[in-house]
Amino acid sequence: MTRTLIRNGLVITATDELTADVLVEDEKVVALADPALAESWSADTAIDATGMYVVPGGVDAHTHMEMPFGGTTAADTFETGTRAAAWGGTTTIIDFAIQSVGGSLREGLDAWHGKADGNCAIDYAFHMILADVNEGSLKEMEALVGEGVTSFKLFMAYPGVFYSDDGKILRSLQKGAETGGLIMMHAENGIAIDVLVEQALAKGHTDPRYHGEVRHALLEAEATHRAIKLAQVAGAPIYIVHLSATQALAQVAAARDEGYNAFAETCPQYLFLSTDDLGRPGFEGAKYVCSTPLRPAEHQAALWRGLRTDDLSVVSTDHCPFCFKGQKDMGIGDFSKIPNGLPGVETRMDLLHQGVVDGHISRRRWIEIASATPAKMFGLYPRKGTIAPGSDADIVIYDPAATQVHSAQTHHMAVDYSCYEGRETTGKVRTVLSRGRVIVDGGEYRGKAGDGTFLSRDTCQYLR
Ligand code: DUC
Ligand code: ZN
Ligand code: ZN
Repeated sequence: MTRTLIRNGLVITATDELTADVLVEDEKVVALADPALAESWSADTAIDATGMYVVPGGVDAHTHMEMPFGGTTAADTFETGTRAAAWGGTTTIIDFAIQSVGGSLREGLDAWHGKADGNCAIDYAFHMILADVNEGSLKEMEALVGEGVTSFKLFMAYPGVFYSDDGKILRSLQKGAETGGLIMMHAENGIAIDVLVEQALAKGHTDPRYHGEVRHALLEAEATHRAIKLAQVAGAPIYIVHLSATQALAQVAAARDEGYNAFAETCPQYLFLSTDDLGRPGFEGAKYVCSTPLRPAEHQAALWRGLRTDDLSVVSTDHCPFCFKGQKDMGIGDFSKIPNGLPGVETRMDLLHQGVVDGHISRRRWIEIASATPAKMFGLYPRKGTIAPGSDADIVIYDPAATQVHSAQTHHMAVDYSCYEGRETTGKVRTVLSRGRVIVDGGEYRGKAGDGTFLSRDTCQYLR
């Protein structure tokens, strides 16, 4: 047995802040105690965390490693992307396995297991994208829930690719209600968006900034409203992914006020970036093309408020990186051909900590939206998302006073640009433990591909 002792840090969870020593045996946290009481504890390794925060590793519930999309493939593999996550203090990801049109859920899930198995730096789980809702795939949902893939993403956007019509969505929601599977919705009216894309291009509006204009905030709000109503008809909960518009947030808030199980996440890019970035000169704006799109800066205050009031429960990244050279440039002269997606798995914990520094959220809320709630939402708590006896020892020792300047030169994601190039933030990961083993320490990576294992998840823990 290996015993590790983390001494004298400020332990922050979603519910508590206390100066404590944390005792880890092998992969698990076994005890926390006041440092004076813990003086007699012995360990093979003692880590001094004086002046540091000791927080549960981040749980990023929305990533797309090596996702084939938009005629290319997301640049981070499971190996590079999970390593970058670890550098940024995230110790669990939930990635999206994809059903092909004409294929089964099983084939899609097996393919994603094949990509991830033996390659991940940190623990991982899967949601399943339903790209072809039919009798067969609906029937398969139950088996997947049984093996720990307990959430399913549907798209109201991307006609001809991932799109599901309202009938398919309703049937999936009914199946979700029956099996305990949580339906996650990409809520944008893709049929209307495609009309606006065609009209924009016909007018010669080809620059990246038109990506934001055609993906109108009202088309996110309309789809969010429709998704919630369909969920109510089916008697199912619903989780809205990557919410970016104030008007969509209002739909979620209204449903929650009426007592419905409507949940939503936003992403750091919607809190820190805006249409000003999409409108950068030349083709630079392509770096900021993702869907839902970035919104005018005034939406940011509403999103921070939603995070404080819990109308937004989770912050995930939607990490889906495409290189500026060789991938984003597929859309020079036609914004609709720019692969949609941004890098972010490494920067989420730091950006949200900056939200603490800037006074938007408290330290405990930081941990709640970045670790505890995603773990509960997707059936991983308290194994993940907290520091408590019995939890996996996924622990980040975080220096709240260190500053850093974000740059593609220094980040670990396999992408040739940073959305936050030159931006200074306060707070920095010092040490990361994944199931009791130090994998990042003081600027050195000490883990290896294959350290991370697949997590079979329970169903949503807010619903029972
Ligand atoms: N949005 C993105 O920006 N990328 C991947 C898929 C999605 O829905
Ligand atoms: Zn999406
Ligand atoms: Zn996504």
